[in-house]
Amino acid sequence: MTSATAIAHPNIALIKYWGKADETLSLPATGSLSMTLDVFPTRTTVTVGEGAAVGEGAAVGEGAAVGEDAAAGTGAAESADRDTLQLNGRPATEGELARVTKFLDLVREFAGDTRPAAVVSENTVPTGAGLASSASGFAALATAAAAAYGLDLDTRDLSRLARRGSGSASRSIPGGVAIWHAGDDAASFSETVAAPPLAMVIATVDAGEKPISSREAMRRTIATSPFFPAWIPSTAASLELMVAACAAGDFTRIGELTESNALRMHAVIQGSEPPIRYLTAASTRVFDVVAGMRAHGLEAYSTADAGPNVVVLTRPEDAAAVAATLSAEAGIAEPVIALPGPGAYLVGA
Ligand code: 2P0
Repeated sequence: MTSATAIAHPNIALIKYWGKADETLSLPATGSLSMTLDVFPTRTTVTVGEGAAVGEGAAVGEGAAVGEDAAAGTGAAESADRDTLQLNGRPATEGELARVTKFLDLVREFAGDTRPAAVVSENTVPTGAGLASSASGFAALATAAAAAYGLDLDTRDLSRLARRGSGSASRSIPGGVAIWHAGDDAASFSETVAAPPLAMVIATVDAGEKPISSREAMRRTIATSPFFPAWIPSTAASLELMVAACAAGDFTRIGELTESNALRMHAVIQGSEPPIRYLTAASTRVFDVVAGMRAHGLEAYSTADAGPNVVVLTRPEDAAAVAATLSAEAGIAEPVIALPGPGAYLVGA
């Protein structure tokens, strides 16, 4: 029995990933760039050779009458092939387990190991609220699973592996500001890029589950939004400008490109049929308040993912003032200030 525990943090994209070029390999239609946060970590433990089978099989065996041994044995053998997943202290749903098993199958294929695993994961980000819980989740799972199954992967290959679980998870493997390259399987990895000091203030306007998953919404956008073909070259161009602005330490340009790319993404999504609208009146209010801050000399820029919450990009020295203004003028109860966080790492390794 081998066990490994990893911690990973969510990331928020300044240039968004929206749309896949290849669903099976989870290759993005365009590159993207994000900041990994130092808040809301996910902690995941993978124990190989300890799937559902171990517990359930034993129970079946103990309870079975002598005459039922054969049947009980069959049941145990079937369940012996199963992984188990505990998510935030509760057993995962079949759908959640299926997604993790599919990912672990890939790890097992690379490792040449067929044993099931027990996965225990604790998320501190509000799940499904558009704050990238799948990014920290699959980054932590990839890191822990690779170690537990004995794969020795560098950051580049770990980010390629995490990508297969959830595209944005690739960007939570390296720390700080990370670019995720578009390309084929070998070339589509994430790495840290140089950037000036940044901070983000998270304005949670609704912590509930989002109405439609990013994965589904991306499919619908590609299939039906007439704006999607324009999104690809526009994002590729913004990404190049963003990398240059980061290298130059040009905070104003970084902010302008961030807000513009977020609004373009939401425009493309809203162009789907039937339409998908993630931003609510409360989200729009935050965008307005942030524009007001800029008008008064407090430099901040808004972005939002596949949900109603808004994340405000600012300089670290301005973050407290931005948070206070969000509370006072947009009614945000508890804005969370985040700085660039670490890449995914093993605990106690
Ligand atoms: C991003 N999002 O760049 C964009 C912006 C949401 C909006 O990456 O299907 O959960 O697992 O690859 O990674 C969300 O997409 O999608 C996402 P899958 P994922 O952060």
